[in-house]
Amino acid sequence: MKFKEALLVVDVQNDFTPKGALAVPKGDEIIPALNKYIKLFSANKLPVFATRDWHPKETKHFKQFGGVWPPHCIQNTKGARFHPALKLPTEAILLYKGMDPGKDSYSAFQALDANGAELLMLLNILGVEDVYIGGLATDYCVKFSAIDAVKNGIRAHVLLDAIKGVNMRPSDSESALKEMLSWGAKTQTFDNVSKRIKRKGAR
Ligand code: VGL
Ligand code: ZN
Repeated sequence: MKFKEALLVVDVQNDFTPKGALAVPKGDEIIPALNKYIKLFSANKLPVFATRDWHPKETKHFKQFGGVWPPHCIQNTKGARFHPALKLPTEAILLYKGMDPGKDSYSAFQALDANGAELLMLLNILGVEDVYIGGLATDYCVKFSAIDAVKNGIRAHVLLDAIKGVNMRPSDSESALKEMLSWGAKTQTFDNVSKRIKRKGAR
């Protein structure tokens, strides 16, 4: 069986939501929309991937070791858990990224599943040609994931109603979106995605 479309839920973790160590402003407000997408994809038997930022205690990614970020999403801590409002199906494919203490690794294409398989390999095995990306943060993981998808020959659809940015500079999310579009990513909202998927039906 081939699944031409897949959903990619990026880093909806406690530390990226309000009160978290690296809170994305209003990061939790996209969760109801993400849950709707998750339901849509699951109901149509389409794969759902979910990444987690998953850092060791010491990594160059953190300010104290030369990076730019406060410590966040440290492996096996509460901050690294999925936000409790996110409703992932049991069959969701979980991916981890940011384990290498020497690198930043923002893209989901640098993430690995529990067996060490890369996202691109999993998408190729499943026959995925279109990936729908939502989650956190627009200006980092969402951006790099969408660009990497396109670079690897997979169409990227950025879910405008299910992303939020860190916005270190206020315009960062806007610039990130422009950059994704310039690479050839498309933007989508729920009604459109729902129509596309229902039109094609489950395969
Ligand atoms: C991310 C900042 C720091 C992300 C990860 O996944 O968007 N952003 N670490
Ligand atoms: Zn991180």
